[in-house]
Amino acid sequence: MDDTIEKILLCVERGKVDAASPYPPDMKGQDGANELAKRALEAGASPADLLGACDLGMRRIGDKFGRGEAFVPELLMAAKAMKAVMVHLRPYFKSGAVKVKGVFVLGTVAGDLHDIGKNLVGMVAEGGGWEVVDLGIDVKSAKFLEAVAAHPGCVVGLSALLTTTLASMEKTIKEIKAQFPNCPIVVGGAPLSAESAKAMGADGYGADASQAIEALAALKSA
Ligand code: B1M
Repeated sequence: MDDTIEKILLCVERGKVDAASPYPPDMKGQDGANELAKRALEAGASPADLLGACDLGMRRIGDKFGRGEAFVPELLMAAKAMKAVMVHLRPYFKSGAVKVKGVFVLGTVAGDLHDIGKNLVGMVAEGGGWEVVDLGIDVKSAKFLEAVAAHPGCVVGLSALLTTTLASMEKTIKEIKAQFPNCPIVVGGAPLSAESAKAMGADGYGADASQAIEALAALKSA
């Protein structure tokens, strides 16, 4: 792995946002995710490599958290560092193309505050020609229903990162389908699989952002 990409991975894992950030103390004064991402892209690094590094950094801090070796504030700093990288990646995903493919109403389901994966899916969808209506995090079914009513013909995207919020994902799917039986729904997030997505009534599933966009395209043309 290229040296700068490896440093970005470390910044995400350790939660080093930028050069001005005093956290973590042993990296004080060093460049952070912000400066390194900017420099790497200017030097011609591939956005996919940066994303891969972020993903691995997140997985490492998540695994530490799972083993009781890291705590919520460290997860928050890692998320902040990854968001600093995403600011630089955004222009690569957002093309200036007219949004013609349709409206994609996207949100993280009720009770769930994780938004990095959802934001990534939104960015890639925008780059792929979709108009994204991002409802944010902790989105109750009622808010999804309002958005579907306001955007006839839209596709809905639901994200969940916690096993405990899969129940609210299922509830949201049921409520949308009850009022809008023809509204296609794509779901994704770490605790899901294609099988569990189908079992809860979703029409499409994406293991990652690019699969989510493939699922969107398939549903739109179905
Ligand atoms: Co949380 N957290 N977290 N967390 N957190 C996890 C998910 C966890 C696996 C960590 C662990 O224990 N190893 C664990 C969940 C365990 C479980 O339920 N199975 C966990 C926990 C337990 C918690 C808390 C309960 C901790 C606590 O308070 N005790 C708490 C819950 C808060 C809540 O939501 N109510 C909590 C809080 C947080 C922070 C707020 C501190 C922070 C989130 C900040 C933010 O998002 N702004 C955080 C973080 C950062 C993580 C980890 C470390 C990283 C998540 C992430 O951003 N990954 C995570 C561990 C891990 O995933 N390794 C963890 C990077 C991102 C690009 O990937 O989100 O998976 P991901 O998205 C992917 C795919 O899943 C997919 O595409 C994306 C791109 O490839 N995808 C979709 C996602 N949505 C999609 C939608 C689609 C299609 C594809 O279609 C619509």
